[in-house]
Amino acid sequence: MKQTEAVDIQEYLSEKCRLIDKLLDEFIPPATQAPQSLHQAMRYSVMAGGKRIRPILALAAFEYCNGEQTRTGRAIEYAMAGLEMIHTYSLIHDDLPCMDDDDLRRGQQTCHKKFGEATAVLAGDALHDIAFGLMAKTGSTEVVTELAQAIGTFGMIGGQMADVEAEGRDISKVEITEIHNCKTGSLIRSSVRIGAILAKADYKTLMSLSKYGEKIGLAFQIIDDILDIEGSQELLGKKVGSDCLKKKATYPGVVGLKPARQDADRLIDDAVSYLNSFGDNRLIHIALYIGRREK
Ligand code: GRG
Repeated sequence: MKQTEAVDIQEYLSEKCRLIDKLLDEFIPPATQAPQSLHQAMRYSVMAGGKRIRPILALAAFEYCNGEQTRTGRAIEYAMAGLEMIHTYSLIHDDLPCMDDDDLRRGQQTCHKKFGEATAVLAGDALHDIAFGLMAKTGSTEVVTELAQAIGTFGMIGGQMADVEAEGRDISKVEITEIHNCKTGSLIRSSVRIGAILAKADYKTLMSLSKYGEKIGLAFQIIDDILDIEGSQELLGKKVGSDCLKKKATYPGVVGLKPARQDADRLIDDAVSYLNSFGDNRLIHIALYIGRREK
């Protein structure tokens, strides 16, 4: 698809959400299978919806690089399902009393509220394990390593640790940027890279897409912070105003609301500048969607 062709991004996102739901249903054991309560909890959190932005980014990057499903078999589908499971595991653990202690997620009770803390911890762990099994099934060790690094101590987990340690403390713009890049940006950047790696993108394209992913990843978390101030609980499906209540370090808290919005807009523009405007333009539309999202 070329830049001049119109893309109904909402239609694209909805169609891909349906595909992702189907894949998740296929790869998570049925709720009737023992241990039932664990499988129920995993399905409860994963099938509650969500924007599915990480697997959609992987697919859009795969398509941008002209990856063909037939050549790679189901590799991109395994990766998409795995990415959403990793993301959901992080949400389940992030909501626990020892972390953010949240009661509401994706418009319903959080996993630990519904099933208890022990089951929620294990449901998150089990999603993580299935995800890595699926990544291995892509046949690409590069993809497995890519994800492990993105969510490890120098990525998502490291960012979460720094986030916990920054609570109630004054921090600089450099520090909050680093926390957001690791906690949220790292998995988003990695989702884009995984799509490109599976499509066997050349080095230059992989580098451009990595920059695209880095920029939208940071913008995504800045907007998440802004929505916690200005957003609607109904649209977001989670409580708003909780960052302030918990004295969490946030981007608008450090730089102010208006500069935060301006920085997010600039990051989206920067992200788009890394894309080849003669190629498939879905990644452009996804970046713009992230920039103006309300949920
Ligand atoms: C191992 C105890 C333990 C914790 C894991 C929780 C964690 C470490 C890291 C994750 C931090 C985190 C939850 C980052 C993501 C922040 C974020 C923007 C979440 C919301 O993502 P959306 O908007 O949600 O994509 P939906 O519901 O649409 O999928």
